[in-house]
Amino acid sequence: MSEPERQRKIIHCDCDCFYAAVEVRDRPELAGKPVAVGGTPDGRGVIATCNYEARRFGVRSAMPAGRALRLCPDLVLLRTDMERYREVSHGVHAIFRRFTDVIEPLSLDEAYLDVTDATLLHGSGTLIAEAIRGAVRRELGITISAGVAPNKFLAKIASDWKKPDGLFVIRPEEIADFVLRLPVDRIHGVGPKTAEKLHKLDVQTCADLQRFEKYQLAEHFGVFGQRLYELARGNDDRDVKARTRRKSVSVERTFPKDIPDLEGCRRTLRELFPKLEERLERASGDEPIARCFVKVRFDDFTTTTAEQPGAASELDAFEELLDVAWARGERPVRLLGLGVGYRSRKAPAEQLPLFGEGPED
Ligand code: DCP
Ligand code: MG
Repeated sequence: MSEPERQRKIIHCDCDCFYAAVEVRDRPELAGKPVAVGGTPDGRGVIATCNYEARRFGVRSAMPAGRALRLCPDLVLLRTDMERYREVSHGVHAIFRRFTDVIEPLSLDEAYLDVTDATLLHGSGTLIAEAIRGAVRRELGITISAGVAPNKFLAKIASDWKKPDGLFVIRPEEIADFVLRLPVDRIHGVGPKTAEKLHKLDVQTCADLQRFEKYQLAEHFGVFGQRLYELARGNDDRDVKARTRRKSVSVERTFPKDIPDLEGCRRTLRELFPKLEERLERASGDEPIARCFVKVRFDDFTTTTAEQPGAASELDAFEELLDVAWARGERPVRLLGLGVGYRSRKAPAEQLPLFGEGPED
């Protein structure tokens, strides 16, 4: 049996003034003051974001810092600290994953979640959104706004509707009414130019937009016109595209000339190690490392991987693994790799020599 128009439940979550919220959380003396992140105290550079106190003065993201300081002379201007924002972001995304695997991250502070098949909290989109908001506040000390709706387009608009620290739910039976009063400027993809064009056609709200036939909108706006036709009615069938989670992080190098001995391999390993550390830094770091491995391909193209479950990702551990891998061939080496895995494997090659070691790729 086909599934006609299955009703979906989509949540869009977006932290409030994210970078600024993290800064104010960590410096309680700033609470209640206008705070912006980005630029320099001498007024150069641009603002990345600012808290809602600063927004009252007209300060905005992407504004030159000098202009922001003229609008709001008492503005506290802070340097960005990406490492800290990334750490909080990992925490936020880890909270999302408690409720569903169907998550499409959009940025450090924002994601779509499809909770249609979620079982926690009776699968209620509203209760799940409230639970996420509560957990983010309690555990991470910042606020996150959420929108719940049957599709991505409406969920994103809904999360913005009651910002900051807001929740807004659009139920299926409310869509038709909701879009009537929705200003076209709020439609994602309608920038200042398209908005101006729409206003010239005397279109302010989606109700106005609904007066046009699809072919008319296509004439004015091309392909986007057809999408406008659907959005004006609250239709959007785009899926939440879950990214598969990273299972491992590694670096490897194939050499133009084979490395003849173990000592040479050790030197190369020590060169590659900082690169692995760099990648680990960038990878989602909220999952514990379950294993470390070193991969060696000899000049006869046999490949072997030595791994150690539960090891810390330290240079010593990799050097020991290299010794193990090298001893399996004791021949010149054409490729060397090292990495970590986030989930332990049930049958690591180390423990089941039965499987043998052949060329792999
Ligand atoms: N950001 C940036 N430059 C921009 C816009 C945003 O560096 N032009 C950064 C800072 C923000 C973060 O990205 O904190 C998230 O962007 P959002 O658009 O979600 O903005 P905020 O979270 O700051 O505010 P809001 O409460 O409107 O979501
Ligand atoms: Mg945000």
